[in-house]
Amino acid sequence: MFEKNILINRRSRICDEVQSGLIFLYGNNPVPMNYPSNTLRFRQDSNFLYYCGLDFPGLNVIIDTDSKRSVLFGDDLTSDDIVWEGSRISIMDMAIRVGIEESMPTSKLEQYLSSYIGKIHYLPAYRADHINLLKSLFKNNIHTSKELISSVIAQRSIKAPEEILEIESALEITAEMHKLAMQNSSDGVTEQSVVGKMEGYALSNGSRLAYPSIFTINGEILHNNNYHNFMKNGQLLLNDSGAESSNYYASDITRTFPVSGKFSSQQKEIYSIVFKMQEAALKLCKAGNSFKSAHLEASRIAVEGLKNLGLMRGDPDNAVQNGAHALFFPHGLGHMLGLDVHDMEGLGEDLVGYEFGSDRSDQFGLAYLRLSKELKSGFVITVEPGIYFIPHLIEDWASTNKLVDFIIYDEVKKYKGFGGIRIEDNVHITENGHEILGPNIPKTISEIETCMAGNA
Ligand SMILES: [Mn+2]
Repeated sequence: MFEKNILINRRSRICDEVQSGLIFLYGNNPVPMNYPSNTLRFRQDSNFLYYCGLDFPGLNVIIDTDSKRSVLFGDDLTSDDIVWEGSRISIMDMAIRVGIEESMPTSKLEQYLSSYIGKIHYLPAYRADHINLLKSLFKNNIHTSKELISSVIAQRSIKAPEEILEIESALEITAEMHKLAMQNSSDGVTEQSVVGKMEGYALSNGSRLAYPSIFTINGEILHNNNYHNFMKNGQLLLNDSGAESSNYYASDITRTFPVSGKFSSQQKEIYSIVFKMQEAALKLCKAGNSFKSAHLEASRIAVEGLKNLGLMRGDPDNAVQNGAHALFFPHGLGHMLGLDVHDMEGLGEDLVGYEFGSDRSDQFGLAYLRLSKELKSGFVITVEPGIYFIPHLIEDWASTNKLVDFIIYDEVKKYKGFGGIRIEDNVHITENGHEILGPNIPKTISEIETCMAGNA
Protein backbone atom coordinates (compact mmCIF):
# COMPACT_ATOMS: atom_id res chain seq x y z
CA MET A 1 0.00 0.00 0.00
CA PHE A 2 1.16 3.54 -0.71
CA GLU A 3 1.91 5.71 2.30
CA LYS A 4 -1.20 7.38 3.62
CA ASN A 5 -0.31 10.93 2.57
CA ILE A 6 -0.49 9.89 -1.06
CA LEU A 7 -4.02 8.57 -0.49
CA ILE A 8 -5.06 11.62 1.55
CA ASN A 9 -3.81 13.91 -1.23
CA ARG A 10 -5.66 11.93 -3.88
CA ARG A 11 -8.91 12.25 -1.90
CA SER A 12 -8.33 15.94 -1.29
CA ARG A 13 -7.78 16.51 -4.99
CA ILE A 14 -11.00 14.70 -6.00
CA CYS A 15 -12.92 16.84 -3.47
CA ASP A 16 -11.52 19.99 -5.09
CA GLU A 17 -12.50 18.75 -8.52
CA VAL A 18 -16.03 17.58 -7.69
CA GLN A 19 -16.60 20.64 -5.46
CA SER A 20 -19.83 19.71 -3.71
CA GLY A 21 -21.78 16.79 -2.29
CA LEU A 22 -20.71 13.36 -1.11
CA ILE A 23 -18.55 10.93 -3.06
CA PHE A 24 -19.59 7.33 -2.53
CA LEU A 25 -16.98 4.74 -3.57
CA TYR A 26 -17.86 1.07 -3.30
CA GLY A 27 -15.24 -1.59 -2.74
CA ASN A 28 -15.49 -5.06 -4.25
CA ASN A 29 -17.00 -8.10 -2.58
CA PRO A 30 -16.02 -11.75 -2.96
CA VAL A 31 -17.51 -13.31 -6.11
CA PRO A 32 -18.71 -16.94 -5.88
CA MET A 33 -17.25 -19.22 -8.53
CA ASN A 34 -19.56 -22.24 -8.34
CA TYR A 35 -21.06 -22.06 -4.85
CA PRO A 36 -21.11 -19.28 -2.28
CA SER A 37 -18.02 -20.10 -0.26
CA ASN A 38 -15.80 -21.06 -3.22
CA THR A 39 -14.89 -17.64 -4.51
CA LEU A 40 -12.90 -16.30 -7.45
CA ARG A 41 -9.58 -14.71 -6.65
CA PHE A 42 -10.33 -11.38 -4.95
CA ARG A 43 -9.47 -8.18 -6.79
CA GLN A 44 -10.30 -4.83 -5.22
CA ASP A 45 -12.02 -2.20 -7.36
CA SER A 46 -9.39 0.05 -8.94
CA ASN A 47 -11.06 3.35 -8.02
CA PHE A 48 -11.40 2.18 -4.44
CA LEU A 49 -7.74 1.17 -4.46
CA TYR A 50 -6.71 4.49 -5.96
CA TYR A 51 -8.39 6.61 -3.29
CA CYS A 52 -8.36 4.29 -0.27
CA GLY A 53 -5.63 1.71 -0.89
CA LEU A 54 -7.37 -0.98 1.16
CA ASP A 55 -7.28 -4.46 -0.30
CA PHE A 56 -10.04 -6.12 1.75
CA PRO A 57 -13.49 -7.24 0.60
CA GLY A 58 -16.71 -5.72 1.92
CA LEU A 59 -15.68 -2.07 2.30
CA ASN A 60 -17.29 1.18 1.16
CA VAL A 61 -16.19 4.76 1.67
CA ILE A 62 -17.91 8.11 1.67
CA ILE A 63 -15.91 11.30 1.16
CA ASP A 64 -17.48 14.64 2.06
CA THR A 65 -16.23 17.21 -0.44
CA ASP A 66 -16.93 20.13 1.95
CA SER A 67 -15.12 18.91 5.04
CA LYS A 68 -12.80 16.56 3.10
CA ARG A 69 -13.46 14.01 5.82
CA SER A 70 -14.10 10.39 4.95
CA VAL A 71 -15.99 7.53 6.56
CA LEU A 72 -15.04 3.91 6.01
CA PHE A 73 -17.93 1.44 6.15
CA GLY A 74 -17.23 -2.20 6.90
CA ASP A 75 -17.73 -4.94 9.45
CA ASP A 76 -15.18 -6.48 11.75
CA LEU A 77 -14.92 -10.25 11.51
CA THR A 78 -17.09 -12.30 13.82
CA SER A 79 -15.49 -14.90 16.04
CA ASP A 80 -16.81 -17.59 13.64
CA ASP A 81 -15.21 -15.77 10.67
CA ILE A 82 -11.90 -15.76 12.51
CA VAL A 83 -12.12 -19.53 13.00
CA TRP A 84 -12.24 -20.02 9.22
CA GLU A 85 -10.31 -17.06 7.83
CA GLY A 86 -7.98 -16.03 10.64
CA SER A 87 -8.03 -12.55 12.11
CA ARG A 88 -7.48 -9.29 10.27
CA ILE A 89 -7.07 -5.71 11.41
CA SER A 90 -10.19 -3.90 12.58
CA ILE A 91 -12.12 -1.55 10.31
CA MET A 92 -11.03 1.39 12.48
CA ASP A 93 -7.39 0.36 12.13
CA MET A 94 -7.82 0.10 8.38
CA ALA A 95 -9.22 3.63 8.37
CA ILE A 96 -6.31 4.93 10.45
CA ARG A 97 -3.82 3.23 8.17
CA VAL A 98 -5.07 5.19 5.13
CA GLY A 99 -5.84 8.49 6.88
CA ILE A 100 -9.65 8.08 6.97
CA GLU A 101 -11.14 9.89 9.96
CA GLU A 102 -14.07 7.69 10.89
CA SER A 103 -15.46 4.17 10.53
CA MET A 104 -18.97 2.74 10.76
CA PRO A 105 -20.58 -0.67 10.33
CA THR A 106 -22.04 -1.43 6.89
CA SER A 107 -25.58 -1.41 8.36
CA LYS A 108 -25.27 2.39 8.77
CA LEU A 109 -24.48 3.06 5.09
CA GLU A 110 -28.04 3.37 3.80
CA GLN A 111 -29.13 5.65 6.63
CA TYR A 112 -26.03 7.82 6.20
CA LEU A 113 -26.74 8.34 2.51
CA SER A 114 -30.51 8.78 2.80
CA SER A 115 -30.21 11.41 5.52
CA TYR A 116 -27.88 13.52 3.37
CA ILE A 117 -29.39 16.52 1.62
CA GLY A 118 -27.32 17.26 -1.45
CA LYS A 119 -25.83 15.43 -4.37
CA ILE A 120 -24.33 11.97 -3.95
CA HIS A 121 -21.73 11.19 -6.59
CA TYR A 122 -20.94 7.64 -7.63
CA LEU A 123 -19.35 5.82 -10.54
CA PRO A 124 -20.83 3.29 -13.00
CA ALA A 125 -21.02 -0.23 -11.58
CA TYR A 126 -19.71 -3.22 -13.51
CA ARG A 127 -20.63 -6.00 -11.07
CA ALA A 128 -24.15 -7.27 -10.41
CA ASP A 129 -23.89 -6.86 -6.63
CA HIS A 130 -22.98 -3.20 -7.01
CA ILE A 131 -25.74 -2.58 -9.52
CA ASN A 132 -28.16 -4.09 -7.00
CA LEU A 133 -26.66 -2.06 -4.16
CA LEU A 134 -27.09 1.18 -6.12
CA LYS A 135 -30.67 0.21 -7.04
CA SER A 136 -31.52 -0.42 -3.44
CA LEU A 137 -29.73 2.67 -2.05
CA PHE A 138 -31.19 5.02 -4.65
CA LYS A 139 -34.63 3.41 -5.08
CA ASN A 140 -33.95 2.27 -8.67
CA ASN A 141 -33.06 5.84 -9.59
CA ILE A 142 -29.44 5.40 -10.63
CA HIS A 143 -27.68 8.49 -11.94
CA THR A 144 -23.92 8.13 -12.11
CA SER A 145 -22.06 11.39 -11.65
CA LYS A 146 -20.59 12.99 -14.78
CA GLU A 147 -18.50 15.31 -12.61
CA LEU A 148 -17.06 12.44 -10.62
CA ILE A 149 -16.39 10.30 -13.70
CA SER A 150 -14.56 13.06 -15.55
CA SER A 151 -12.62 14.12 -12.44
CA VAL A 152 -11.48 10.56 -11.73
CA ILE A 153 -10.41 10.10 -15.35
CA ALA A 154 -8.49 13.40 -15.32
CA GLN A 155 -6.73 12.44 -12.08
CA ARG A 156 -5.95 8.80 -12.82
CA SER A 157 -4.77 9.58 -16.38
CA ILE A 158 -1.72 11.48 -15.13
CA LYS A 159 0.55 9.01 -13.40
CA ALA A 160 2.62 10.18 -10.42
CA PRO A 161 6.23 8.99 -10.04
CA GLU A 162 5.22 6.31 -7.52
CA GLU A 163 2.76 4.89 -10.05
CA ILE A 164 5.42 4.74 -12.78
CA LEU A 165 7.59 2.76 -10.33
CA GLU A 166 4.74 0.32 -9.78
CA ILE A 167 4.31 -0.30 -13.51
CA GLU A 168 8.07 -0.74 -13.83
CA SER A 169 8.12 -3.26 -11.00
CA ALA A 170 5.34 -5.23 -12.73
CA LEU A 171 7.44 -5.10 -15.90
CA GLU A 172 10.42 -6.68 -14.11
CA ILE A 173 8.33 -9.81 -13.64
CA THR A 174 6.75 -9.54 -17.08
CA ALA A 175 10.19 -9.40 -18.71
CA GLU A 176 11.16 -12.69 -17.04
CA MET A 177 7.84 -14.26 -18.07
CA HIS A 178 8.46 -13.35 -21.70
CA LYS A 179 12.03 -14.66 -21.65
CA LEU A 180 10.81 -17.89 -20.02
CA ALA A 181 8.25 -18.26 -22.80
CA MET A 182 10.89 -17.81 -25.49
CA GLN A 183 13.24 -20.27 -23.82
CA ASN A 184 10.63 -22.95 -23.17
CA SER A 185 8.95 -23.00 -26.56
CA SER A 186 9.94 -25.54 -29.16
CA ASP A 187 8.52 -28.10 -31.56
CA GLY A 188 6.03 -30.44 -29.87
CA VAL A 189 5.54 -28.39 -26.69
CA THR A 190 1.99 -27.38 -25.70
CA GLU A 191 0.98 -23.76 -25.32
CA GLN A 192 -0.49 -24.69 -21.94
CA SER A 193 2.85 -25.80 -20.50
CA VAL A 194 4.43 -22.45 -21.33
CA VAL A 195 1.44 -20.52 -19.97
CA GLY A 196 1.83 -22.52 -16.75
CA LYS A 197 5.51 -21.60 -16.50
CA MET A 198 4.78 -17.92 -17.02
CA GLU A 199 1.92 -17.76 -14.53
CA GLY A 200 3.89 -19.89 -12.09
CA TYR A 201 6.77 -17.44 -12.31
CA ALA A 202 4.45 -14.53 -11.53
CA LEU A 203 2.78 -16.34 -8.62
CA SER A 204 6.01 -17.60 -7.10
CA ASN A 205 7.34 -14.05 -7.17
CA GLY A 206 4.37 -12.67 -5.26
CA SER A 207 2.66 -11.29 -8.34
CA ARG A 208 -0.21 -12.37 -10.48
CA LEU A 209 -1.36 -11.68 -14.00
CA ALA A 210 -3.04 -8.39 -14.83
CA TYR A 211 -5.22 -10.21 -17.40
CA PRO A 212 -5.42 -13.75 -18.82
CA SER A 213 -2.41 -14.39 -21.05
CA ILE A 214 -2.82 -14.67 -24.79
CA PHE A 215 -0.26 -17.28 -25.78
CA THR A 216 -1.00 -18.90 -29.07
CA ILE A 217 0.16 -20.18 -32.43
CA ASN A 218 -3.04 -18.57 -33.76
CA GLY A 219 -2.01 -14.99 -33.16
CA GLU A 220 -4.50 -13.85 -35.78
CA ILE A 221 -7.29 -14.56 -33.25
CA LEU A 222 -6.97 -11.32 -31.35
CA HIS A 223 -8.18 -12.34 -27.89
CA ASN A 224 -7.40 -16.03 -27.95
CA ASN A 225 -7.47 -17.58 -24.46
CA ASN A 226 -7.18 -21.24 -25.46
CA TYR A 227 -3.89 -22.98 -24.87
CA HIS A 228 -4.52 -26.51 -26.09
CA ASN A 229 -2.34 -26.53 -29.22
CA PHE A 230 0.97 -28.28 -29.73
CA MET A 231 3.48 -25.93 -31.34
CA LYS A 232 5.29 -26.90 -34.51
CA ASN A 233 8.44 -25.65 -36.18
CA GLY A 234 7.57 -23.07 -38.80
CA GLN A 235 4.83 -21.51 -36.68
CA LEU A 236 4.89 -18.20 -34.85
CA LEU A 237 3.90 -17.78 -31.21
CA LEU A 238 2.19 -14.62 -30.08
CA ASN A 239 2.61 -13.91 -26.36
CA ASP A 240 0.53 -11.08 -24.85
CA SER A 241 1.11 -11.39 -21.09
CA GLY A 242 1.63 -9.03 -18.20
CA ALA A 243 2.06 -9.21 -14.44
CA GLU A 244 0.54 -6.97 -11.78
CA SER A 245 2.65 -5.04 -9.24
CA SER A 246 2.26 -5.39 -5.47
CA ASN A 247 0.04 -2.29 -5.49
CA TYR A 248 -2.04 -3.76 -8.35
CA TYR A 249 -0.69 -1.78 -11.29
CA ALA A 250 -0.77 -3.61 -14.61
CA SER A 251 1.79 -4.22 -17.30
CA ASP A 252 0.90 -5.33 -20.82
CA ILE A 253 3.56 -6.67 -23.18
CA THR A 254 3.38 -8.56 -26.46
CA ARG A 255 6.19 -10.36 -28.22
CA THR A 256 5.97 -12.66 -31.23
CA PHE A 257 8.61 -15.28 -31.94
CA PRO A 258 9.15 -18.42 -34.03
CA VAL A 259 8.66 -21.85 -32.45
CA SER A 260 11.91 -23.03 -34.03
CA GLY A 261 13.93 -20.12 -32.63
CA LYS A 262 14.71 -18.88 -36.15
CA PHE A 263 12.47 -16.58 -38.18
CA SER A 264 11.81 -17.70 -41.77
CA SER A 265 12.46 -15.06 -44.41
CA GLN A 266 8.71 -14.52 -44.86
CA GLN A 267 8.28 -14.11 -41.10
CA LYS A 268 11.19 -11.67 -41.02
CA GLU A 269 9.55 -9.56 -43.73
CA ILE A 270 6.26 -9.18 -41.88
CA TYR A 271 7.98 -8.82 -38.50
CA SER A 272 10.10 -5.97 -39.84
CA ILE A 273 7.00 -4.12 -41.00
CA VAL A 274 5.38 -4.38 -37.54
CA PHE A 275 8.67 -3.29 -35.95
CA LYS A 276 8.73 -0.21 -38.20
CA MET A 277 5.07 0.51 -37.42
CA GLN A 278 5.96 0.62 -33.74
CA GLU A 279 9.05 2.78 -34.31
CA ALA A 280 7.03 5.26 -36.38
CA ALA A 281 4.25 5.37 -33.79
CA LEU A 282 6.72 5.85 -30.93
CA LYS A 283 8.25 8.86 -32.70
CA LEU A 284 4.86 10.55 -32.47
CA CYS A 285 4.40 9.65 -28.81
CA LYS A 286 4.86 13.01 -27.17
CA ALA A 287 2.72 15.51 -25.33
CA GLY A 288 0.54 17.52 -27.70
CA ASN A 289 0.24 14.87 -30.43
CA SER A 290 -2.97 12.93 -30.73
CA PHE A 291 -2.71 9.18 -30.32
CA LYS A 292 -4.94 8.88 -33.36
CA SER A 293 -2.20 10.47 -35.48
CA ALA A 294 0.25 7.80 -34.23
CA HIS A 295 -2.31 5.09 -35.04
CA LEU A 296 -2.77 6.41 -38.57
CA GLU A 297 0.98 6.72 -39.11
CA ALA A 298 1.49 3.10 -38.02
CA SER A 299 -1.29 2.14 -40.42
CA ARG A 300 0.42 4.00 -43.25
CA ILE A 301 3.72 2.22 -42.56
CA ALA A 302 1.82 -1.09 -42.70
CA VAL A 303 0.47 -0.25 -46.15
CA GLU A 304 3.90 0.83 -47.40
CA GLY A 305 5.45 -2.41 -46.20
CA LEU A 306 2.69 -4.62 -47.56
CA LYS A 307 2.90 -2.76 -50.85
CA ASN A 308 6.60 -3.56 -51.06
CA LEU A 309 5.74 -7.23 -50.57
CA GLY A 310 3.14 -7.10 -53.34
CA LEU A 311 0.10 -7.54 -51.08
CA MET A 312 -1.24 -4.01 -51.43
CA ARG A 313 -1.18 -1.27 -54.04
CA GLY A 314 -2.13 2.37 -54.49
CA ASP A 315 -1.41 5.48 -52.48
CA PRO A 316 -0.74 4.58 -48.80
CA ASP A 317 -2.49 7.66 -47.40
CA ASN A 318 -5.48 6.98 -49.55
CA ALA A 319 -5.50 3.32 -48.53
CA VAL A 320 -5.47 4.29 -44.84
CA GLN A 321 -8.19 6.87 -45.34
CA ASN A 322 -10.35 4.14 -46.87
CA GLY A 323 -9.54 1.68 -44.09
CA ALA A 324 -7.80 -0.86 -46.36
CA HIS A 325 -5.00 -1.47 -43.80
CA ALA A 326 -7.61 -2.78 -41.35
CA LEU A 327 -7.72 -6.09 -43.20
CA PHE A 328 -4.27 -6.66 -41.66
CA PHE A 329 -4.34 -4.28 -38.67
CA PRO A 330 -7.94 -4.34 -37.46
CA HIS A 331 -7.39 -3.09 -33.89
CA GLY A 332 -6.29 0.18 -32.32
CA LEU A 333 -2.67 1.14 -31.66
CA GLY A 334 -3.09 1.02 -27.89
CA HIS A 335 -4.80 2.14 -24.71
CA MET A 336 -4.15 3.69 -21.32
CA LEU A 337 -2.45 1.52 -18.73
CA GLY A 338 -2.56 1.85 -14.95
CA LEU A 339 -4.42 0.07 -12.18
CA ASP A 340 -6.46 -1.55 -14.96
CA VAL A 341 -4.84 -3.07 -18.01
CA HIS A 342 -7.30 -1.05 -20.12
CA ASP A 343 -7.14 1.74 -17.62
CA MET A 344 -10.48 3.07 -16.37
CA GLU A 345 -12.44 1.35 -19.11
CA GLY A 346 -15.16 0.66 -16.52
CA LEU A 347 -15.84 4.41 -16.47
CA GLY A 348 -16.54 4.50 -20.21
CA GLU A 349 -14.15 3.75 -23.03
CA ASP A 350 -14.99 6.90 -24.99
CA LEU A 351 -14.70 9.15 -21.95
CA VAL A 352 -11.20 7.80 -21.27
CA GLY A 353 -9.95 7.67 -24.84
CA TYR A 354 -11.63 10.50 -26.72
CA GLU A 355 -11.80 14.28 -26.30
CA PHE A 356 -15.07 15.48 -24.88
CA GLY A 357 -17.68 15.44 -27.62
CA SER A 358 -15.44 14.02 -30.32
CA ASP A 359 -16.90 11.27 -32.41
CA ARG A 360 -15.48 7.82 -32.61
CA SER A 361 -15.12 6.56 -36.17
CA ASP A 362 -17.44 3.78 -37.28
CA GLN A 363 -14.99 2.60 -39.94
CA PHE A 364 -13.91 -1.04 -39.44
CA GLY A 365 -10.55 -0.95 -37.68
CA LEU A 366 -10.54 2.70 -36.60
CA ALA A 367 -13.70 1.94 -34.64
CA TYR A 368 -11.59 -0.24 -32.33
CA LEU A 369 -9.19 2.57 -31.50
CA ARG A 370 -9.63 2.80 -27.71
CA LEU A 371 -7.40 5.82 -27.27
CA SER A 372 -7.50 8.70 -29.71
CA LYS A 373 -7.04 11.90 -27.77
CA GLU A 374 -4.16 14.30 -27.36
CA LEU A 375 -1.34 12.83 -25.29
CA LYS A 376 -0.33 14.56 -22.09
CA SER A 377 2.81 14.34 -20.02
CA GLY A 378 2.15 11.68 -17.36
CA PHE A 379 0.03 9.36 -19.51
CA VAL A 380 1.07 5.72 -19.59
CA ILE A 381 -0.10 3.97 -22.73
CA THR A 382 0.53 0.84 -24.72
CA VAL A 383 1.89 1.01 -28.26
CA GLU A 384 0.97 -2.26 -29.93
CA PRO A 385 0.77 -2.41 -33.70
CA GLY A 386 0.22 -5.72 -35.41
CA ILE A 387 -0.25 -7.45 -38.74
CA TYR A 388 -2.53 -10.48 -38.94
CA PHE A 389 -3.74 -12.78 -41.68
CA ILE A 390 -7.27 -13.63 -40.58
CA PRO A 391 -8.60 -16.30 -42.99
CA HIS A 392 -12.25 -15.50 -42.31
CA LEU A 393 -11.76 -11.76 -42.86
CA ILE A 394 -9.68 -12.27 -46.02
CA GLU A 395 -12.40 -14.51 -47.52
CA ASP A 396 -15.11 -12.12 -46.44
CA TRP A 397 -13.48 -9.08 -48.04
CA ALA A 398 -12.32 -10.97 -51.13
CA SER A 399 -15.85 -12.26 -51.78
CA THR A 400 -17.05 -8.71 -52.42
CA ASN A 401 -13.75 -7.43 -53.81
CA LYS A 402 -13.76 -4.92 -50.98
CA LEU A 403 -11.23 -2.10 -51.50
CA VAL A 404 -9.72 -4.03 -54.38
CA ASP A 405 -7.95 -0.87 -55.55
CA PHE A 406 -5.66 -1.34 -52.55
CA ILE A 407 -5.62 -5.06 -51.81
CA ILE A 408 -4.21 -7.77 -54.08
CA TYR A 409 -6.30 -10.69 -52.87
CA ASP A 410 -4.57 -13.44 -54.88
CA GLU A 411 -1.32 -12.59 -53.10
CA VAL A 412 -2.90 -12.07 -49.67
CA LYS A 413 -4.53 -15.51 -49.82
CA LYS A 414 -1.08 -17.10 -49.99
CA TYR A 415 -0.52 -15.90 -46.39
CA LYS A 416 -3.50 -17.74 -44.91
CA GLY A 417 -2.02 -19.83 -42.12
CA PHE A 418 0.74 -17.30 -41.43
CA GLY A 419 -0.87 -16.27 -38.12
CA GLY A 420 -0.29 -12.84 -36.66
CA ILE A 421 2.43 -10.60 -35.29
CA ARG A 422 2.05 -7.95 -32.61
CA ILE A 423 4.73 -6.03 -30.74
CA GLU A 424 3.63 -4.16 -27.63
CA ASP A 425 5.45 -1.94 -25.16
CA ASN A 426 4.38 0.27 -22.26
CA VAL A 427 5.17 3.92 -22.80
CA HIS A 428 5.31 6.87 -20.41
CA ILE A 429 4.63 10.24 -22.05
CA THR A 430 7.03 12.85 -20.64
CA GLU A 431 7.51 16.61 -21.07
CA ASN A 432 9.96 16.08 -23.92
CA GLY A 433 8.81 12.88 -25.56
CA HIS A 434 8.41 9.46 -24.07
CA GLU A 435 10.21 6.63 -22.30
CA ILE A 436 9.62 2.92 -22.79
CA LEU A 437 9.05 1.52 -19.31
CA GLY A 438 10.67 -1.55 -17.78
CA PRO A 439 13.73 -3.61 -18.66
CA ASN A 440 14.51 -4.48 -22.26
CA ILE A 441 12.58 -7.54 -23.41
CA PRO A 442 14.05 -9.22 -26.53
CA LYS A 443 12.37 -7.46 -29.45
CA THR A 444 14.61 -7.23 -32.49
CA ILE A 445 14.90 -10.35 -34.62
CA SER A 446 18.46 -10.92 -33.46
CA GLU A 447 17.63 -10.34 -29.77
CA ILE A 448 14.83 -12.89 -29.99
CA GLU A 449 16.92 -15.46 -31.84
CA THR A 450 19.75 -15.01 -29.32
CA CYS A 451 17.36 -15.41 -26.38
CA MET A 452 15.97 -18.60 -27.92
CA ALA A 453 19.33 -20.01 -28.98
CA GLY A 454 19.58 -22.37 -26.01
CA ASN A 455 16.37 -24.20 -26.98
CA ALA A 456 16.46 -27.93 -27.58
MN1 LIG B 1 -2.55 -4.03 -24.70
